[in-house]
Amino acid sequence: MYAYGLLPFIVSTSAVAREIVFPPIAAIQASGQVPLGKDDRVDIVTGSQFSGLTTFAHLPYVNCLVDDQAQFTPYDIAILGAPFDTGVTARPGARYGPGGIRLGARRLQGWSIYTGVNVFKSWATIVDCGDAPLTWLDNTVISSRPTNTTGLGRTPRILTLGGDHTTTLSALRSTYDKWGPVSVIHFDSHLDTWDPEVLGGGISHYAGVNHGTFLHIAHEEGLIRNTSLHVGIRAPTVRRKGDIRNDIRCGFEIIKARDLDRVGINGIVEQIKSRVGDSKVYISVDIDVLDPAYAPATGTAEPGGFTTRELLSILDALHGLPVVGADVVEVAPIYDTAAETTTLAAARWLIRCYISWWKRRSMITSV
Ligand SMILES: [Mn+2]
Repeated sequence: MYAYGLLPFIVSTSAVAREIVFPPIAAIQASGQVPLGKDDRVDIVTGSQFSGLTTFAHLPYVNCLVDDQAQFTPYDIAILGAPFDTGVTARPGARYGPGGIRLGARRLQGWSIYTGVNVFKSWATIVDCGDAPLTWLDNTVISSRPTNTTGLGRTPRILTLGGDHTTTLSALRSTYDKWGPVSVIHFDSHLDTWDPEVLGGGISHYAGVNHGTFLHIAHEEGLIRNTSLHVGIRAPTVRRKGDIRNDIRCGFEIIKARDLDRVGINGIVEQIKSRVGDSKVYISVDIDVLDPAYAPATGTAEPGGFTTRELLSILDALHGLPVVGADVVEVAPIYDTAAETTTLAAARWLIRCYISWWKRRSMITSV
């Protein structure tokens, strides 16, 4: 009875239904995939954020660590992962940082609404070199392994994806080999100039090489200038006065997190620029410079930090500095939110670095 009663309705529906006409698949041709239209349209086929292997911002992959494969592929800027986290003093997990940051970089394309620059269409050839072959079992091995590539006749800039902050020591050794001592602009909630005798306990050389002592070691090795500075400091010191005295001795000035409330973005930028002067610069961003609300996925989170917008505004304003190397470190994706809060922020910061270099093409190509 029920089926019989429904039948007239089905019949009458069929009678008025229209055929759905699907458009031809315009973007696919026999010769391969091509953009949908002119350059000003979005390429939703080959430009998909989901296709291909996950390199940083879909940059081409070059195995920079094998001369045979790298020598015919010149590049200006290289992304290099440093999957290492045995130098941490709290939560581990930054060895997964490079992969996490690459996932956070899937949608990095286009022109900046603030600067008008599209770094992927600027002068620089940018590639992703994958991750460095590091051991995760010995802190002293990473610190003796150079991360730069030098066999191509010019010196590419390296953007390192950490890894814990110990990895910056090897990067500073590498930049020193090419450019001598650099000023370090160190965005962090912690000083990281702790004496290995204090943070490491003097137990062994191995214990003294960690993510809180690498800037002390860099100073002792003469890798950095005494025109360096920290930005965003707020973590407590271990010693009442000794840590600050040692920090000054290592060549650093301190901009505390709450200084932003007092002097604003412009005030901080002026202080940074006046401190480093004309010297060559290495920018190191420990993602814990951000407040844990904006970057929870890190090893030693400290409340009371910058917002993502504040950090990006400062970095944008640093364009024009002669940056010779940079990194973003201490990203431990396992602690991130499901919304990838931290890895998105880490990926954005790297774009800011490109802009700095883009403004200094003449300086870069002359060395
Ligand atoms: Mn740090």
